[in-house]
Amino acid sequence: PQAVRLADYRPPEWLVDTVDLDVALHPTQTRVTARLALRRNPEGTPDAPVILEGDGLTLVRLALDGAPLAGSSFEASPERLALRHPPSDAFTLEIETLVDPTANTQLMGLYRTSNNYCTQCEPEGFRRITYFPDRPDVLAVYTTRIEAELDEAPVLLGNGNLVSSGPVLGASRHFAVWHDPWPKPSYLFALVGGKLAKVSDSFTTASGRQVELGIYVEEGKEARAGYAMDALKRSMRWDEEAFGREYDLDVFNIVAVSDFNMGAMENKGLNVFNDKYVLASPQTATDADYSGIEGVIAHEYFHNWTGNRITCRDWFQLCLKEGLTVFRDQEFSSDQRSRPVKRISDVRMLKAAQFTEDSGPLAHPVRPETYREINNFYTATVYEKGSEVVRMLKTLLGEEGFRKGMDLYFERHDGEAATIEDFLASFADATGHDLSQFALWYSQSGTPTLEVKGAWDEAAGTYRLDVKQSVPPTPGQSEKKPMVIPLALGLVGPDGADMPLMLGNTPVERGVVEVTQKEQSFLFTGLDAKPVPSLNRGFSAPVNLKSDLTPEDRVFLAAHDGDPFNRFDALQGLALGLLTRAARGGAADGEAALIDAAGRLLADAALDPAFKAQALALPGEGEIARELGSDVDPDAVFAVRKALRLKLGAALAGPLAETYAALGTAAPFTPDAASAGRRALRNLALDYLAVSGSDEGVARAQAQFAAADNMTDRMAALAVLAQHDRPERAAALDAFYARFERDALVIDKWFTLQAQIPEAGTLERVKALMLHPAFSMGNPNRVRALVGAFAATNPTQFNRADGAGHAFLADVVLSLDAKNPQVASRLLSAFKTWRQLEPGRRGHAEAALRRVADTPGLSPDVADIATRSLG
Ligand code: B3K
Ligand code: ZN
Repeated sequence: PQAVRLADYRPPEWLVDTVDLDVALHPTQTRVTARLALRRNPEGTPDAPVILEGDGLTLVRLALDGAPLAGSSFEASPERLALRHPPSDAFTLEIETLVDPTANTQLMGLYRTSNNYCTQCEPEGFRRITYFPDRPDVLAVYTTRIEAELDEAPVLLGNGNLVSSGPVLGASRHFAVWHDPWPKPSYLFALVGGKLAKVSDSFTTASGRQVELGIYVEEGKEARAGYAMDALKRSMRWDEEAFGREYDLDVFNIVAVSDFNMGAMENKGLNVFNDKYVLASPQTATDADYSGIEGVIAHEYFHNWTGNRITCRDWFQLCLKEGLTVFRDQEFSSDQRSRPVKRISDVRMLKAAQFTEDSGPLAHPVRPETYREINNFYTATVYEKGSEVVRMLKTLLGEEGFRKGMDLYFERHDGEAATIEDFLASFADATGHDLSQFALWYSQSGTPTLEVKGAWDEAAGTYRLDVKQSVPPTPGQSEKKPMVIPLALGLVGPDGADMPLMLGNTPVERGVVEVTQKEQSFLFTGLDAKPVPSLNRGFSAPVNLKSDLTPEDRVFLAAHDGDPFNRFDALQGLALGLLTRAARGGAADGEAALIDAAGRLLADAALDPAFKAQALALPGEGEIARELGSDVDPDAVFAVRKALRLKLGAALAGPLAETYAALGTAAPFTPDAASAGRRALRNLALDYLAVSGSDEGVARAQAQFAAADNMTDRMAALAVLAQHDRPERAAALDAFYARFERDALVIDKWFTLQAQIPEAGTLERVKALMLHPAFSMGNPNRVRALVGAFAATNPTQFNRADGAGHAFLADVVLSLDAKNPQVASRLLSAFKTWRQLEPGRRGHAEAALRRVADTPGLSPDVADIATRSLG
């Protein structure tokens, strides 16, 4: 397909004021009648034809202002409906199409899942239901009448409020009419029909509006929706308190489905969710699942204001809703849980997914300027870096300035389709800040590097920081301009307390200096001793920080930094330094210091267990590989990391065993953050104590596996057992399967764990599991759990030296592409780091990518990823 360019944006020629849909559900022949009230856009071209998008549609009938249209007055194909000579002004177009939801394996548009009907329209799925100007800047008021067999689909749901429902006379059918008063783009349309159980609750908004809440799940799963409902009510309250945003309809419904391409979808008043992000019970969900549910429920709910009430002008502006909404859900979780621990886990994710993306062939700006397939831009860069940009804005403007800017944004653009320029202008106008240089965060791709050197002047009592920034070249962008980098910092004195932070005679506001030039110096004054700088506190800017901190400085910061993030980061930096030196074949010096620092952290009774668990987990193989940058041998990376884990496990065996014993509890499972943190630390201890594969370590894991009363502890024990090629592993895997075989979401964990085993037999195991009755290529969760986990989280086996892992992924992508291109292209993006591999593996990766790229008949999704990966 042709590349679409931001620079080519033109307003729509025709607007749609209202959409009246009549959908008669049928497994293979669903009849859709759409009545569109069309009107010329006063800002459009005079005499412009009406051109509506379609995707695989069959047109049955067309009428203009009630009169059937003759074949000569329009052109229809599955991809488009054009009226070359439409009336000069407003008119109504009635379009009847037939769609086959059963044949829809792409899961885009109207499809079936577990015999229910549901839709997914973002970004371009509405055109698979009816012909429409399917772009986010066409906002219309929708009324949807849904009709179905009563036995087949007793539940009928649409956007907005229920207007009427009842039997259809003289038949076994019934109907429901839903009306959504808020104008919205077509991508927010949704309907659901099926046999579903409802969990009900209600919420009273700050201004007293009563909202009926419903979560619809498969019958029998009602008890597992309680946590999601609780998270929803907390999200609704939080948005009122933190952003002054109230819900705006009489009902809010969530439907959990088992076949879904991504996590969830924020359709107005009718969110559709991957059931993985709704269903939880202590026996089936881990702490990570609980926090994932809380975060995704919040995220989709927050879209009601950031995405729905204010939407995007075009898909280039995707980060306008996604980056901002991720920021909002991260803030929500920080307020509900531990802020430092949330920040640490978000940054870990950012580095693993986004920094990696930003340093490879798929790098793109937070707001891309061109795309061939928009589905490939729901990326870590748009989401996670997009959130970091909003966070930086808040850091620069302060709490109050940020809130003023957000308020102005809502005030100005409610009901509109907006741009990043609109967003930034709201902050600039509300606070008087010039954000023109800051805007580069949206247009320049690549992770900036910030080099920082310190100089202490004993006589003057000053400390100078010399800062140099650079942004590496990325696809399509060879030259970069300096960015605005909010650098939060502190100067830590010998006693471990922060010293005054003064530039000349001025205290540094909120502890943040603004780096805006290529090279810049900051002279801090009034110091009575040499400080250790604590830089980029709270990870205030998403940059690669290269400082001249010595290992001793890091040990000091790990023990004393007043910023918990940097306490964590000091230890990580120490570990990363020695791991990369060792992976390059150098001496792993500094181990003693690391072990010492880790031991002290573990012993510090004042620290939150969740924080300790994060700080004591070594940087992942992916992070080590990224730090190495080129000629990576994943086996060597694995080996040095394992060696360090062994040393830590052995050196700290005593305190780890005490920690394990002390954190054991007979209290029943609760998913709160404090309890989860204790489990996280205890399970980290379990893992370190078993790294060596000692009988004692394995027996401890086996005992925990057998006795666990919750999935977190059971799964953690199984993960430990899975690392060791001993008979206990097979026994535990079989027992786990037998216990949970009827629970697909739990069996996904069983698939994933096996796909992650860092042993030579894993590829064969994965291939065999693809033939297992519980596996299905048609279900995205299964494919991601097995093949996705293998490619994305098992670096040694995916990147096998003989190329078999790469060839396998290419085969799966090619066989899946015809069925579900979005899931296929997502899998293929596991090759995003192929260029950093050593030459042999790099050759295999390139060959696999070429084989995919050269296959005729690829979907645009897979073709785009293959081409850009090779580019
Ligand atoms: N907006 C949806 C993502 C749609 C992805 C389409 N390929 C979920 C979310 O970000 O909230
Ligand atoms: Zn979103």
